[in-house]
Amino acid sequence: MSKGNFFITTPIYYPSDKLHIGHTYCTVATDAFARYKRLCGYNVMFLTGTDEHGQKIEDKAREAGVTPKQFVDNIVAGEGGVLDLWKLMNISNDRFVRTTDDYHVQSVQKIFKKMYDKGDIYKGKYVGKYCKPCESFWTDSQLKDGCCPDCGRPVVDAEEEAYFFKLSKYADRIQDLLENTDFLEPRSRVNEMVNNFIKPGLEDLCVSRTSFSWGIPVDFDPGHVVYVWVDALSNYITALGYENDRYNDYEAFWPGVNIVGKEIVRFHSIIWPAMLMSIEEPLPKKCFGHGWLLLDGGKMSKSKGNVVDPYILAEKFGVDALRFFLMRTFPFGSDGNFSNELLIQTINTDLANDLGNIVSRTTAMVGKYFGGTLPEGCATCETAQPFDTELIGMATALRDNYEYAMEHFAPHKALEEIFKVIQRANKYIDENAPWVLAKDMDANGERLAHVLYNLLETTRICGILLTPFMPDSCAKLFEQIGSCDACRTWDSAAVWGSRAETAPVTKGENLFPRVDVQKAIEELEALQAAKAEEARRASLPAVEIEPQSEEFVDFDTFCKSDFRVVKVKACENVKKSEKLLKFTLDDGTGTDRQILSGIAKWYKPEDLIGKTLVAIVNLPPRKMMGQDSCGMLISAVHNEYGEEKLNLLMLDDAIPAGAKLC
Ligand code: ME8
Repeated sequence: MSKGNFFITTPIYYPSDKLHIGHTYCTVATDAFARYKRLCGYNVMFLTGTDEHGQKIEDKAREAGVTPKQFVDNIVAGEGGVLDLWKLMNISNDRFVRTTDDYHVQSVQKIFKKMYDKGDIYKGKYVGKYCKPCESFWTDSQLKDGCCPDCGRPVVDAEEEAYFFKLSKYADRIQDLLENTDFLEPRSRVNEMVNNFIKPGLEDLCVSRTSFSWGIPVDFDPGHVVYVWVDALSNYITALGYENDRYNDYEAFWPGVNIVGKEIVRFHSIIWPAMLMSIEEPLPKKCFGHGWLLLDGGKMSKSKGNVVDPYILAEKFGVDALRFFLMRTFPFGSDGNFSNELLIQTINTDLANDLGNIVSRTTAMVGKYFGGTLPEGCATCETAQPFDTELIGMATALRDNYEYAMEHFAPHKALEEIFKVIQRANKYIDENAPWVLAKDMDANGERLAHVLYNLLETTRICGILLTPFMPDSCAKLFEQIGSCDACRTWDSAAVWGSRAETAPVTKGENLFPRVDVQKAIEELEALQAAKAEEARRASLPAVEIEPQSEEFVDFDTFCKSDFRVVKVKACENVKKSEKLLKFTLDDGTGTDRQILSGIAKWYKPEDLIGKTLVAIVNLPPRKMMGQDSCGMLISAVHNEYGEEKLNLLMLDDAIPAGAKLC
């Protein structure tokens, strides 16, 4: 029987660029909470989506030469796009909202009108500062050193006719919500909101724009589009069917839990509740602001370009290992430094050494000593040892500790609890030395079977609680340890001895292979460099050619240039120069000609010997690196993906040295 309905959401991400590991972090965490709640017996609605309007998208689409809708369609539904990424990462969302969906557009217009009719939205003039990459308006007092307080980049002056939402009207109620309920977590974010935004006086919020058109039109005032935050925040209810006919889940599922990154806590804990107060709807149950994944100490962000590609990591290490790493390593409410080394270390320590070890050793021993099936009666033992009691006690108490952590949005703590038990179980193997017991099966067979049963039971309980984090690997683990459907449930995770004594055990594939650190880092760096190069190239023209000269040169001047066919007799690098090659050329006169040419970046000297080239021979000689250069070799130049390319003009070898070009 269902324990009730539970609604949880991620932010809806901007499809201004491909998503990165930071977005993956939030979506995997929300997925783990959703799966956990389903495991507990709730009827879960898990919503994610994309926030597709706004000036940034409009600008990017223009740059790409496509319409804004084509631009977002490609990033959301195109190959390697948002939908593909969530499929790859095994995200179990029940719904995906796009703010360009018709039903959302209609609902937002109705929400805007409701707020207007209530007298909470009025027309005024916006004068302030605007940060384009963040799509945020700021007042002078909010700027940090004159720049955007979120991303640190310069802001521009902005002034236009706009609608405003009377946020100030709700300041007291919001302060009360923040200070006197557990709506906002972690609690450390409460002071930040109250001191930085509410106490200095909440300013009314600009909620419409006229300077761009890629947005939801304000239907009663053409020319205005709904400013992106009112559009975006509404998704949490429009996707349930609020003010639309597309869905009918609002009554059943709202209010829910909003999981967001710390930089948008302000919008979710002040503006969003105020909007709901204005339209007189229930406030969200919770806003949890998680920390950032940092790269070299700075926030990863699409607009800064310092991002880690989740595709590469999932391809290399497996989806579950990546999901596990993200949840295990970084305390959910705090920032954490991402590194490939840390990822590999976590895989090796927790998954290969600890969890992998207990699964592979236990299943191997059940196979070796009992042919894959433990005997009846193995769950009980007359000679129980203190370490049996300790292990069983820890494993039985695990579900409660885990539940407490998960209910407090601390997945890292939940995993820590599981790994305490796994580490205890590994120690239990050593304490019992099953391989020693196995030497005398007549005397110790019963005890050995009991030890192995205890290990299988411990693994089963851990497997159940790990399922929200690593769904596929845990399903395989259950197959290996002989865990039936009924003993993979939430209830059975608290009942020691749920596993049938004689359930078959099969040593299968190694679920978590060890990673060779050095090799993996090298391969990763090469993959990341190749992807970065691919992205760099995609943003540059394949071929660029210098425009033709508009200035005429008179014929007589042109005729004065003496171009001749030359043959390369010798060619070598010029000492102490990275650029220059020194050529000894047959120019048909019987005397060798020496030319220095700055083309070492494109040619190796040995590859040019014997080639038939073209040189201009009546340029005045000049010294280069202390050596004479008498003339110049002719080449074709162009740019390829932003890089200069050069090709020497090479002629048919049948043409004799000295032949004149005219
Ligand atoms: O803000 N570390 O979208 P967005 C951890 N459309 N999490 C990160 C991260 C990082 N380095 N980078 C991004 C928007 N995130 C709005 C939201 S909601 C009504 C509208 C995650 O594409 C984190 O959850 O910029 C953050 O809040 C979210 O992605 C921002 O995604």
